[in-house]
Amino acid sequence: MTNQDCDFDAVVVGAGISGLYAVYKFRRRGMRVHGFESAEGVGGTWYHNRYPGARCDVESIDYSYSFDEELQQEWTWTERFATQEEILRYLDHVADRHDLRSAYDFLTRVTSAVYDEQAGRWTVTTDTGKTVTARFCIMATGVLSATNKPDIAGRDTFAGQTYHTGEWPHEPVDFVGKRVGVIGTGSSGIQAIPIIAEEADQVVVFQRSPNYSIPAGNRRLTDDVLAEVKANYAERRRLSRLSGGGTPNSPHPKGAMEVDEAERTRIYDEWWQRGGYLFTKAFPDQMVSKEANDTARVYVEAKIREMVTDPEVADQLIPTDHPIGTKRIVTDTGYFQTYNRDNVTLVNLRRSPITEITESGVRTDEAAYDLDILIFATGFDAMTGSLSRIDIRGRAGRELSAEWSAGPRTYLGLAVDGFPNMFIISGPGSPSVLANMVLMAEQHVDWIADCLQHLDSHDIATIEATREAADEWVAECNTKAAGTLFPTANSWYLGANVPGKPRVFMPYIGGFGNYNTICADVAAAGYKGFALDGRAAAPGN
Ligand code: N01
Repeated sequence: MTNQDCDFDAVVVGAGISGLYAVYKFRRRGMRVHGFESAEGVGGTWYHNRYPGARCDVESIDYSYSFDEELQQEWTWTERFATQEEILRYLDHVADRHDLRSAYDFLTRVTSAVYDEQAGRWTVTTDTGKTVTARFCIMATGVLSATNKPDIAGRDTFAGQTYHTGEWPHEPVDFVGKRVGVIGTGSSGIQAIPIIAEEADQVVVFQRSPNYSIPAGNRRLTDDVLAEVKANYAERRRLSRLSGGGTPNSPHPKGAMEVDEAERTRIYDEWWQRGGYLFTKAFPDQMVSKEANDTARVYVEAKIREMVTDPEVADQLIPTDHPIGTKRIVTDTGYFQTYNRDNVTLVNLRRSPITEITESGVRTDEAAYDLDILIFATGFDAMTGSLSRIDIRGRAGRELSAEWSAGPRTYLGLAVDGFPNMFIISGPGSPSVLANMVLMAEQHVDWIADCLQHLDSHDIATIEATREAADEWVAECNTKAAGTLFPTANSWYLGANVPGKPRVFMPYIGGFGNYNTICADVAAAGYKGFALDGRAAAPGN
């Protein structure tokens, strides 16, 4: 291989939704792009999270690319909330349609990315021994990719089958006649448990924290619905880009405390019917005012009690430790009703914690549970985990992990001071997981592509966030979060699920639409807050 073969305009790390689009977009700019992906295929999150019941909680018609109008018109989503299998089929189709696989080395994990100041290039090294250099390094590494497997005593001694929902095997897992234990009741556990319970002999759910979950209200999409969506896609996307969360849904014009109880209940009924996590968006003050949030909480608690036959079990399934919605609210199908089945047992770890995992199962301080299969639905080292597992070094050998030891620091979630020509897609400091991740990825990649165009047309070699801009953006993110109820929950948004991780509210919570405006203004002001070729951009550049 010649040097020319190993030197690119850009390296894209990851072949999920954002990486695929980055490859497409940069190639359209005439750039030489190389991609690395640790999995065997494209899809990122949707490649790995194949556990039973895995679905997206954003409607399929919104959780899809908007950049290719023909694709948007041709593709037919079958259900309101698509299964993992359907989303992966879609991403495979997009990759084939635009020949995106040819940019990638698959089964190749990036181990380090090091910036060479003299050469003005990134050297990207992988676990297969392949190394490339590139002017730009694009981290499309995903925010919910690095799995979190808690260090429970005896964890690796279990003699049965062990799985993590985020690293599910490709072959179907047979639960028939099996005693299955599930640790964790976040989105993954709550989606998987009802499906497993239909097949398994017994299911034991080890719940440390109960979670709020709203029925999805999933349904087949009829031809009429699809025709109407497709006829109005442009407007749907426009509204999504202006919205708080990247979908065309906006809350009631008045706050929950500004309407009377009958009106409030009517609105909650309506949003309950819409289904899933959208319920948190019924009223504009719901995630800001505890009083308003309490009205939503009381509404949902009553629903849970209606669904669960045994009031004692219902009590244990109702969260008491966080305002509703401050942890990602789960979108489920038949979750609470699953506890009415004879073959499902709820173990409340707050009352009787796990003491160890043994060869035969799980032991709490009250009982031992013999199992054939143990599933860790224990989530992810979210937002920073996939970056901290790569040795990333910027100017003067500065290590990203050291720079972020007190929590992630970015400018706009896109760039880090000291790391020239590196961009992160949907990372900490951007709306990221609080928005529709497909439109989020498109917005970031489009912004980066415009930025690269600006650099080329002004003969600028490097772009780098300034320290002041990053400091101000981190402060802005903290201020925005502090104005909401979100920081009051021990959520993965704050890194609270990983022992020792600094507690910083990682996504930008000021809304997707506002964020889009901020990014556009930064670009229009000549990339305000960035140093171009080492010089801070002057407004109007
Ligand atoms: O992970 P989680 P997830 N002992 O971190 C428990 C997206 N997603 O994979 O809350 C016992 O939410 C932990 O308990 P606690 C979505 O954004 C989306 O379910 O820390 N239990 C918790 O119950 C979601 O929010 C979709 O007390 C332990 C669970 O494990 C995000 O991914 C589907 C434990 C982890 O829940 C993550 O969801 C799936 C221990 N030592 C995922 N350690 C959809 O689109 C952890 N737990 C629908």
